Amino acid sequence: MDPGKFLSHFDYGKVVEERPNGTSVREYELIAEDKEILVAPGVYYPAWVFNGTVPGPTLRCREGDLLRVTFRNASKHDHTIHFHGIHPANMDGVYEIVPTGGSYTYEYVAEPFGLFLYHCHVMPLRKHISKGLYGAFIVDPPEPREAAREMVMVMNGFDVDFDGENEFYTVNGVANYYLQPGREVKLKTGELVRVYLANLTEFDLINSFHIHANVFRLYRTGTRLDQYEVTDTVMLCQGERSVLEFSYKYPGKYLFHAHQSEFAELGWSGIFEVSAHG
Ligand SMILES: [Cu+2]
Repeated sequence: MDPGKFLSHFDYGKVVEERPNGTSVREYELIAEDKEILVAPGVYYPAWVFNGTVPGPTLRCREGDLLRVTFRNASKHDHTIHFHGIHPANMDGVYEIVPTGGSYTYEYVAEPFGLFLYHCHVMPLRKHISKGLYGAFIVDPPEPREAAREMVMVMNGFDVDFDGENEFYTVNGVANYYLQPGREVKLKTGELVRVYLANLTEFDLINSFHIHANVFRLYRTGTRLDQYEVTDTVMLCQGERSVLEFSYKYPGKYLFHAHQSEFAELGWSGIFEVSAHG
């Protein structure tokens, strides 16, 4: 897992057809596997992963695109992919359980635009989610949002001693990654930044994002283009998402972290390192 690359990597799938109405047919492949992953210095976790990482890849498309997501189950356990958003019942990834060695293709038109999720929906759900089978799913509006420096932040936790509580909290899979020298998130003053923020933390009801020395415009779930409020902290329930926009006025190093102090100290902290533009 390289949270540095993951931050701004969006999987647009393979465009196999451009349709007359301006939308595309996109094909994606997600493979579930059992894999040990590094979640904090020296700490490995026996995860269940989509395409090798926790979180899985950030899938991205535009409203109205026809998606064809082929899921292959190379894990020793049954799994599915449940997408959030509008789609037919048999594309909902609940009852069509995919056994070891099996596959299933989810095909539907992506709507509405906004920030969604995908995750396994096999019971017991909290086990299949806490083991790592989830990712963010961005459906762009027909008219793109304003150009910005875009990044995804998936908040999660890891129960490394299997006691039903998280010992580590992260954004994008590795505790305190963006806090380490050389791994800060580099920004420029005046640059518009857009964060796609999703909460996939299991066991704890809520998680949160707090920005230092700044405020952000909040677009809840990203399903509307008018801002909901201007704030410096947002709290998200399990599975909830928001789109955040901000820019830094002054150069310097600024913390961002969960505003639950416990989570911040157990790995959910990072630094925006802002340099003067021009
Ligand atoms: Cu599963």
